[in-house]
Amino acid sequence: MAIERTFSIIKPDAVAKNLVGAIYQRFEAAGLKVVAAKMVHLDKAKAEGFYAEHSERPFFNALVEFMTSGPVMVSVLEGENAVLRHREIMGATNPADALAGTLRADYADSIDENAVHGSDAPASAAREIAYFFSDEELCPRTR
Ligand code: RTP
Ligand code: MG
Repeated sequence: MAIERTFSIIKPDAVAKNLVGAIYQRFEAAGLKVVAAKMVHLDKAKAEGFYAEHSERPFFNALVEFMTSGPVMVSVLEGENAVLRHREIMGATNPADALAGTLRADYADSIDENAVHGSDAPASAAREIAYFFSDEELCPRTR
């Protein structure tokens, strides 16, 4: 399995609960390396663009409102099978369905405020990374 990159967001609820370090600890313990990271407060247009695929869904406005309600940590994580690995660490979208020991089981309050985002496929990872980071902001990890 080749080294892969994925895109991660620690959402406003988890940032507000001071869980940034705890969540990065899970990623690093699982062998995912941080190759870029920054805190940003999304505006409406940036959040709408990010979740454009959900624009016709009934929860879209609430999702955008939540994602703009406070700062988030956006990161690029690198490792073997990183997209799937990261999804496993996050757990199911609805924390009620998330396996014990996953981030959403441990830290999310609801399907609307569910602590983390992770790319769902390598193609979306590439698109989402480029939506937030320039190539110069990505730091190759040689060790
Ligand atoms: P994400 O994109 O945030 O990583 O979450 P996901 O892949 O697990 O879920 P997705 O289907 O992409 O949905 C994006 C976000 O929209 C909210 N959502 N609400 N009320 C609902 O039925 C519902 N469904 C989705 C969630 O906050 C989800 O993370
Ligand atoms: Mg998704």
